[in-house]
Parts: sequence; C-alpha cells; structure tokens
Amino acid sequence: IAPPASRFARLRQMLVSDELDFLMEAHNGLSARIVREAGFKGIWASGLAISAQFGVRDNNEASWTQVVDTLEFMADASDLPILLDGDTGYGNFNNVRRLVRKLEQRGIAGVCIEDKVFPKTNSFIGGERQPLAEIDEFCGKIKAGKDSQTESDFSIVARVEALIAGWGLEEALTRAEAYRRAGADAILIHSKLSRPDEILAFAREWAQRAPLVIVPTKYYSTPTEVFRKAGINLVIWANHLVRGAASSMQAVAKEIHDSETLVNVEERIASVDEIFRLQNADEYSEAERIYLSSA
Ligand code: SPV
Ligand code: MG
Repeated sequence: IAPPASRFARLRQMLVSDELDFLMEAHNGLSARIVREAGFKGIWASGLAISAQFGVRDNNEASWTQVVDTLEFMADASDLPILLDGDTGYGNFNNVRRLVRKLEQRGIAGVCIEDKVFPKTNSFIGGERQPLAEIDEFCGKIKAGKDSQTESDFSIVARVEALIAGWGLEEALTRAEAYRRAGADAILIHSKLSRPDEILAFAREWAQRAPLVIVPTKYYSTPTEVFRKAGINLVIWANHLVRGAASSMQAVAKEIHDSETLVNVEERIASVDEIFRLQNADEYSEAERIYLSSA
C-alpha cells in the first residue's frame, strides 16, 4: 500500500487536477477540525478570519509570527492540507523567503500572496483605492518564494487584485501571465462584483494556462456548476465559519444576557461532551491508562 500523500502533494493535486475542488475557511484549531469532519479536502487559513478571531483588523495588525503560531494549532488539529492567505507576504522578497521556510517546517502546504502593498487592507474595504504592487517587484517575491522552498510540492498561489482595483481585464491578464512566468503554481483571480461576469471573462481568456482559484464571497449566488464549466480548479469558501461562529455567539450571548438563565440555550448549542470530543479528550484518557498505570 502506498503511503498517504503529504499535505504538500495533496494541495498541489487539488490545484492541478481537472476536477473542481474546494477549500473551507478555518481560523483556529477547533474550526480546522470541524472543516475536516465536514468532509473537506483542504483548508483556507483566511487572513480576514484569523485577524477577526483575534479581534483585530485585516490590516496586518496580527504579526506574521502570530499567524504562524495559529497555523500550528490548525495543523495539529487537522491533517488536511492548509493554504495560508499570506496577504502581501508580510514585507519584501526576503520576508517571503523566510515565511516559506517557516510554513514548510510546520507542514503548511502552500501560501497565497496578493499583489498589493504592506500593510494590506481587505479587498472589500475600498478595494478600488488600494495601490497595487509593481509587477516586477511582485514577480521577485514569487520567484524568491519558489527558490527557497525545499518541499517540491509546496505551492505558491499568486493573487491578482487588478479587477478589484478597477484596472481592468487586460491588466489582470498581463499580471497573471507575469506571475505564471515567475513561477506561481496557480493564479487566484479576485472580484468584488455580485455577478461572476469578470471572473468568467478572465477564465475564458486565461484558457487554463495555469490552475485558477476563485473566492466567490461577493458573487455567492452563482451556481457552482458555472465555475465547473468555466474550468476553475479551486473554489475558496473564504470566511463562512468565522461568520457562522460570530452570529451563533451573538445569539447565545444575547439570549443568556436577556433571560438570565441557561435553560433556553442548552438544547441548541454543542454539548460539553461534544467539545471534549473535538479536543480528542478520549485519547488523553487512553494515554493516562498507559503512562500512569503504575498508580
Ligand atoms: C481572506 O479570506 O482573508 C481573503 C479573501 O483574503 S477576501 O476576504 O475575499 O479578500
Ligand atoms: Mg485575506
């Protein structure tokens, strides 16, 4: 029997296979485990969601080492491949090189970097006013990242923000081609429109020169079959667990506050036993039997 493929190889396979694959957002160890149990094949470590669960903004307010520490909990809690949303790479080409080495050491399967300027702002906040990186400078980051990886299947996804910034389809294609030539393993083309038209136009012109990744947060009502037909390789559901957690926590907090009793919430929240299960408490009890057995 062949050994199971590494996380690096599994993410790469999701990118290059003809089949449409999906990454689900997670932002800590618990959500990473929940993503695995739901049946997903991979995790998007969202910058928005990780900063939100820290209670800070998506402006690189959390340091890159705090992000990497969070990833370590996620990788421990789930054996799925993780694609980190690495924002702009947290600096210049040299920061990208160090990031790639640290991610590999923690078993993170790949990183996505976007062609904006550090410190970044989320694309859905005034995206059209945000400056883009110079093409050559961004290509240098991609190349530096690829040159520094030691795992052959570590993936670097280059994210094109030209459509968000209002620079148009031609600029988006020019940038994507430059990033492909610089060594990017896939292109993430992002859009903030509520319809997928510009994404589909890009996919048509791109004609599968390299794997294509999309994030349909804003054009969420588009049937997934449309993406499949367009030859998209990977869809990222980018922020839905942190949003689900927020609305659930808001409702439970309000209910307990207003009613001054737990009786209305007990039945509709995870049991304490379920939390123990998600923490793998049984394994600890088992280990106690082995290692404390002299008692
Ligand atoms: C994220 O999840 O942090 C992303 C995707 O970068 S988006 O918020 O759509 O820019
Ligand atoms: Mg992000």
